[in-house]
Order: sequence, then structure tokens, then C-alpha cells
Amino acid sequence: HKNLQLLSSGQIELAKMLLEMGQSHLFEHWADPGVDDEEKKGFFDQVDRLNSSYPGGLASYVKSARQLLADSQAGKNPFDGFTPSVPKGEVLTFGDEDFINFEEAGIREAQKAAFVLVAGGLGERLGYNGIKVALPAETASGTCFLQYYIESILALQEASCRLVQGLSPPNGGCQTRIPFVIMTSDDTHARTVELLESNSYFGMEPAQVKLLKQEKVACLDDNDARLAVEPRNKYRIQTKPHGHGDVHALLFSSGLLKIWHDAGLRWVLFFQDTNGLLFKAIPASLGVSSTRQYHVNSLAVPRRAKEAIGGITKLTHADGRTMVINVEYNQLDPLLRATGQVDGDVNDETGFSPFPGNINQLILELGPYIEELTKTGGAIKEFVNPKYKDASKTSFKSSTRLECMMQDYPKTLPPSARVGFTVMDAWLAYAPVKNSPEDASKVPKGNPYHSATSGEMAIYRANSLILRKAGVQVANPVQQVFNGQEVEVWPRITWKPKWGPTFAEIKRKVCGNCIISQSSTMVIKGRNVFLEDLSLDGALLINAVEDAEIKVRGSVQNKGWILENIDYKDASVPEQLRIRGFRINKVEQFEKNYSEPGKFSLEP
Ligand code: UGB
Repeated sequence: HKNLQLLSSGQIELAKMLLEMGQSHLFEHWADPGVDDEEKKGFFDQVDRLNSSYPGGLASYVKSARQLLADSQAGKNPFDGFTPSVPKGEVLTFGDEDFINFEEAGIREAQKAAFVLVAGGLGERLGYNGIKVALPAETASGTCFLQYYIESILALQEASCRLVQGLSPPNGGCQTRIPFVIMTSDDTHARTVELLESNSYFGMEPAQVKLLKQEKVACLDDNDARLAVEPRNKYRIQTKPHGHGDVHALLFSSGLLKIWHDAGLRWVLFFQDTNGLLFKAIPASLGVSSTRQYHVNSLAVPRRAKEAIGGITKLTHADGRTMVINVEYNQLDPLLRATGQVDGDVNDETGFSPFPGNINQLILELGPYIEELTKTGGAIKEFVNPKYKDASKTSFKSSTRLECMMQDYPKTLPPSARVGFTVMDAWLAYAPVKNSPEDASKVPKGNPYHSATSGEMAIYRANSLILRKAGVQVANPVQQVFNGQEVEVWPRITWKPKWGPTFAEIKRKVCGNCIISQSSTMVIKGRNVFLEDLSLDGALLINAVEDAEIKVRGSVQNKGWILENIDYKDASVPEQLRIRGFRINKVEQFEKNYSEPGKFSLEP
């Protein structure tokens, strides 16, 4: 009360709201007027932000928190009344006729798509200090995740233009610009902007890229949802991330969905920060969305039981309602046990869990999406996960907060919504970089490491297998151990997304009798590079401008590039290399640069 005179009418309203919500403790330690007045102003600025960035405001946040905390304390099962079963979806096999047809359908639709990357998380599990999208997806070409994503979207844009409008970019007059949104947070925003600006947006037009920053939410100290005071500043409320589910409310409030709809777009594709394989799966899954008319399509891969990815599950309620939804990895096992499946989450005779693994890549049809968000404002069903001090569940070890996940979007949809999923081979579609070397080396044998080491090796493996399928003789891998993880080491093959946006396009680029040995490296940075009767045993690098056409044939043999072990504890090595456990020693290579348009023949 002593400080009332300092406050504007807006601030008095906020203060009243806090008091009515039982948050008087927030003011208990305030100094008299004249002391810390700037900090007090800062407090109300923060409350204002927390209030306006949450659908329904802080009052609604506290109300939901009390309910969820009470449910958690009572041990209420969020799936009460539901029985899980294995849902039906589209299962694709890379390279077969269906796959190729779905890819073509997807490329047709790509010009009506917008992409949304959720990149607000810091990735504490990985133990890396930078933003994850700045990490190299692989170190043979040194392409970071953000560059890979942007170049992949540009490749789709170009392929779609070519297929639908018969235009041949880059100078063919293609007007399509696929929008790209990145959700950031205070933890990642400035560094994401810096990465984009210092790299000229990796070739995308800056106006094509929009950043939406998510706000954190208030932390809660107890079951009454008393807001937690920041330990280092008594004039601030402690905050933590609310989860990737924020992306829906942010997109809705930004007005972008309406702009896209008015511009004739039809699809919104959501994806996560570190999956260097993802875009190999995008054309076919977008094709599935349009062919099957899915309002919601989740990408999935076969999942090992207890693997730390959610399971796509059909839930049937006692009252007849059903939904197809992701059940997080820590909930699937107890849910199965509680509904009569005594062994819980176990592999079946195929060696995999019968529940497909959610890789959190969602394709939503824009029209029904806007309709739904108009009702909900983008609010997603939340959950709370307090760490209690003891079994009485009356106090927490540390403050908690409400969280939400983007894949919970279908939870509010009516039963008429068409919710499906698409299962792809894991080698093709999913290789995230989430776990630190220490944690990865403890992953049970047979389960994927999800580390920087496995993420990079998965790219080489996928490219090798794709080329094999296209008719190239690619040698078998060898097993090697890096940072305590045994991985398959295939030839280090990488290419620019524009070289091969689809399998059909890759097949067009290779012909004759091509052979690549296991110790080889091939880095193709160019669009129109054709491999004909190439025999590679060493390192081959081709850098070419977009409209140079190069036919490569004959034999390349040199000492090549060698993988050298490094220890993740060796602080003299840059962190981005240390976390993968190896670096490339570039002993010898055959490198050719083409900076002018034209047709060339390369016969080393
Ligand atoms: N993210 C945000 O943008 N904001 C946030 O507040 C938090 C995260 P994690 P998680 O693919 O294996 C998900 O931490 O949440 C971004 C699925 O829920 O990498 O543990 C963050 O930057 C799970 O079902 O993953 O698990 C990143 O891009 C499973 O599919 C993304 O959200 C799992 O991913 C995911 O954050 C998986």
C-alpha cells in the first residue's frame, strides 16, 4: 500500500488482479517508496508481459495451475477412462512406387505450404552451450541445421514451381516464396537472428523468414499456485519455458495464418531443431496429407519400447470417443499397464514397439487449423510435472510451471477431424541431436543414441542407402566407436538439398556403373551435377553455381579424408566437434569449382 502512489492506473489493475489471485506474498518484501523504484516498475512490466502473452491472462494461468496441481497431488490419471490401442496409418517404404507417387503429390503441394520451426529450447540434455540450429548437421560439408532447413525449403519451392508451373528456376520467373517461421525464446532469439543475418539468411529472402518469440511462464512454488519469486531479484517472478505447444497461440495471434489462408496456402508443417534427415521425408508425407485429406498428419518412425520418443496411440474412451494422439514416453508404459497390458511398453515380434514413434513433425491443413484456433485461441491442453519432496505431495523440491506440447493440438478437435500419421523408415526420417556424449553412451544397446555422433553418421548412412537404391554400388559400413558409442560409418556422402529434393530427382542424377568405397567422401555443392560411371575411392568435392551443368565420370582415387577420434573431455577442441567424438582430417582430395554457367564434362 505504501507504494500505491508510484503506480499508474494500469499497474494498480495488475496489482489488484494479483491480490485477488492470492499472490500478496509477491509484495511482502518491497522496500518503501524511494528505494528500488525502478525495479518495482520492472516488476509490473514483467507482470504485464506474463499477463498479455498467455491466452486468458495470468488469472487464467493460476486457475489452471491450481486445478492441474490438485489433480497431480490426487494422482489423477490424465487418461482416465481411455483404453490405448495401435492406430492405423500410412506406412511407407522408401523408393517403391507408392513412395515415388506420394513424393510427386507432395512436391505439387509444396508451393501451398508454410514451414514452422520450433527452436525455443536450449537443449539442456545435449549439454551444448550454443543454439542447436547453429550446430553442423554433418562436418563433411559443415552445413548447420538452420542452413540445411532453409536450403531444403528453397529446394522444395523450386521443385514445386518446376513441376506445377513448368518453370525452370533460378531465372525462370518462379514467384512462389514458401513462408518460413522460426519460434524462438529469450534463450535463443538473439543468437538465431545473428546466425541468419551473418549468413545472408542462407540464401532465403529475408522477408520470407519471420521470427516469433515465445515468452516464458511464471513458476509455481506450491499446490496453491503461489507464483515463485526470482531467487536473485525479489522484484521479479521466476519464469521457465512453457514448451513447444506455444507455437499455436503465437501463430494465431501473429495474424500469419490468415495472411497465408488469403494467399491460397493449404498446409502448415511444423518441425524441431535438430533432425538432419527430416526433409528426405517431407515430400512423401505432404503427399500423404493431400492424398488422404488428413487435417492432421504426424510423422512417425518405428519405435523401440521405452525409447525416449512419444508413441502415436489410439485412445478409446468408455463413452465411445476416440482420438489418435501422441502419448509421451514416460506415460505410455504406465497407461498400458493400467489398462490390462501387464508387460507395459514392450517390443513385439518385429523387435519394435507396436506404437509408432512420434518424431514431432506435424502437417496441418490450414483451413481446419484456423477454424479450430478461432475457437481455442491456440491454447493447448497443459500439464504439470512437479518434483515433490516426499510422498505427501505437499511441497516441491524446486518450483514448477505449466507446460504444453505442440503435438497435443488434436486433443481439442471434434471426432469428425481427420487425424492420421505416416510411418517412415527411421534411417530415412529421424536422427535428432539431443543427448550429451555421457548420456548417449549409457543408452541401452540397440536403442538409438540421438547424439551429435549418431546424428551425423545417420546422414551419411541415409545418403549411402539412397544412392544404393538409385543404383550406385556403395560399400558396406564399418563399425567404429566415438565418445563411447558404437556406430556404423558409411562413406561420408552429402549433397545440397537442390541436388536431390526427391528420390526421382536423385535417380535422374546418377547413371551407368558408379562405385563408392567405404573410406570415401563425396560433397556435392551444386544443383546439376550428374554422376556417370564414377568410381570413387578418396575424397571428391564439387562446388558449382546453380546453372552450371556438370557430368562427372571416370575414376577418382586419393588419400581422402580420415576420421580421427577426439575425446569429448578434451577442452582444447571446439565444443561442436567434441560432442561428436571425431574430426575430419582432410589429407587429400579432388576438388573442382565451377563459377560460371555452362555445360561441363569432368573426367578426372
Ligand atoms: N522447444 C521450444 O521451441 N520451446 C520450448 O519451450 C521447448 C522446446 P526437445 P522433447 O523428437 O524425440 C519432443 O526438448 O520436448 C523446441 C516430443 O515432445 O528436443 O523432450 C526445441 O527447441 C516427443 O514426443 O524434445 O520431446 C525443439 O526444437 C518426441 O517426439 C523441440 O521443441 C521428441 O521431441 C523439441 O524439444 C523427439
